[in-house]
Amino acid sequence: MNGQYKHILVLTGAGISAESGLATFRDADGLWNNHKVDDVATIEAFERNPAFVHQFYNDMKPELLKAKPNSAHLALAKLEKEYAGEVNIVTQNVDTLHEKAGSQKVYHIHGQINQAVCLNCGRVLETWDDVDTQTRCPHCGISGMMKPNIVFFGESLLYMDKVTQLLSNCDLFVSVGTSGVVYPAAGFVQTAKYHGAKTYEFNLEAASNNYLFNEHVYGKCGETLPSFVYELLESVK
Ligand code: BV8
Repeated sequence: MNGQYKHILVLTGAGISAESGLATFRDADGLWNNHKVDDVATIEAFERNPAFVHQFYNDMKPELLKAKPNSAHLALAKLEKEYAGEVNIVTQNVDTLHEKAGSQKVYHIHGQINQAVCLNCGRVLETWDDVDTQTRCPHCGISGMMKPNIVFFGESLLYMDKVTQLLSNCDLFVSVGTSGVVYPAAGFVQTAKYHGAKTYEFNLEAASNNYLFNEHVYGKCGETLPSFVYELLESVK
């Protein structure tokens, strides 16, 4: 490895938060094993039973509020702070552990647990409190039109203009803790490669799209990522 990377783009998934004690989606004890996606994570589910979907996300909030960043989050924050180049994080996670670790350039493409969006005026309410079918929008004053600011299946992703620009510019693409089954995020590696980036997969095991990566580092990212960041920082000294 050498210090020639100018634009590092990191894609993270639920696996990076696993060592902070947060459940992933598709592992053995994952969220989708205890809830049906069609009941809680599709726009049809929200239209069918908004109170139930609000409650599903409200119930998640206390644990995510309490969760602490682990060494993988902290390593990425250190990289952004100390690396002589651009470091951006595109995360599929709705937790705020990257921000708690000190990362500044974080794009939540699947939304954020501590946000709700008003379907009347489109503006975002930041809150860790419960949001429900009665919640009033602080911007337009209308009640009952708030939706969790979570990107459900069938909804388009957030920040895609920014992500497209980052993917076309990056020369190092690092994927951390994602099973590579949800699109379009699982296809980002292909776009980065097309634009000439070197691609690394950091995961507990080979992800579904592992064949698209140049390099693979398997193991707990709380252990593997800090050493990778150390090498990157050493390479520019
Ligand atoms: C869209 C919100 C279009 C809720 C989520 C058929 C084929 C291909 C695609 C599709 C298809 N049919 C439909 C689609 C599109 C669909 C999709 O991809 N479906 C898949 C399932 C087939 N995608 C969409 O609908 C997207 N929207 O395409 O819109 C469009 C365009 C224009 C206009 C209108 C519409 C929306 C996708 C977002 C959906 N929302 N969640 C919530 O988050 O609560 S997705 C959900 O999965 C989460 O957001 C999560 O972030 C995401 C990905 O999961 P992972 O983060 O990868 O987590 P997972 O548990 O799967 O894996 C964890 C990994 O970590 C594992 O590999 C494990 O080994 C590893 N790990 C564990 N511990 C560690 C570790 N690694 C390292 N260290 C450890 N310690």
